[in-house]
Amino acid sequence: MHNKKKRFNKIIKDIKNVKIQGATNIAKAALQAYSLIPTKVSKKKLLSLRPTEPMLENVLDLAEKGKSVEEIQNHFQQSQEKINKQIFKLIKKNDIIFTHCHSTNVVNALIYAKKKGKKFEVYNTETRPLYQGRKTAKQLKQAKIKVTMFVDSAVGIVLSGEQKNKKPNKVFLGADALLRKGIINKVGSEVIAQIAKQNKIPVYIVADSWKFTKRRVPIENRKLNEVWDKAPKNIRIKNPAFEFVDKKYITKIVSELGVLSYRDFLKKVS
Ligand code: RUB
Repeated sequence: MHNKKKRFNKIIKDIKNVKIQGATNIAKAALQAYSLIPTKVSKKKLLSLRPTEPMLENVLDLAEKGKSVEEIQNHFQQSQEKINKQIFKLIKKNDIIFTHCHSTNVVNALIYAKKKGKKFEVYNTETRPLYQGRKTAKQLKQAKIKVTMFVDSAVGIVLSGEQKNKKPNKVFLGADALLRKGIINKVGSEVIAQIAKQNKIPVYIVADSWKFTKRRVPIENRKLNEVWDKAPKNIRIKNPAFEFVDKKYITKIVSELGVLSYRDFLKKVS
């Protein structure tokens, strides 16, 4: 029991400190923690860690109702495989794909496409304040995908092609929550989607359908010292970690259910 508690607490700490990040990784880790100590108290504790993650809640609900860890893990794997195949078909030769933050669903699909011989490159943003964009860049580079990184505030320049760089022709964003009116993803996502739309670049949300919820999802505000450690007193700092992206900016949702318009996706999940 002592050992289980220790492992449970370690997962809690890693989720809390964003060492474990991204909706999929969080849900998987929380499932592992819950299977160590499957009680109402531990479920409540796990849910309190990341308020903007409905997949975490959906997975723990299923586990509580008796779905096995193996069945849930199979879902993740099969979803990712289906997403990979859709993304492979979507990517055209010499595409420049723009992405933000770090999404397991997006990164895995890009790596699959590369392995299957697709020729494309990726532009990404560093994603202040925790620089998850570096994780994306490292993983893509390791898979031998050409990747170019920009600071977040360069997004206007990048998506309008006002640089020596060519203009991206697709935006792939992950999602934390899929809602009736749009999605929630890393802060900065709606600005990206708006600028992409202005520049006629299609925006694809790449996400497991288990991220869907009919409930209201709050936006997590993270620690202020992530933005400015030991900031001078009397400077107010805010650190919203996520942002709502209205469905009007979304071209298609790519999930295990197919490549669907927002309307058709909603018909399938609700
Ligand atoms: C991660 C983030 C990701 C989604 C989707 O934010 O916004 O795009 O979670 O991820 P953070 P995935 O790093 O703050 O958790 O595709 O991995 O489920």
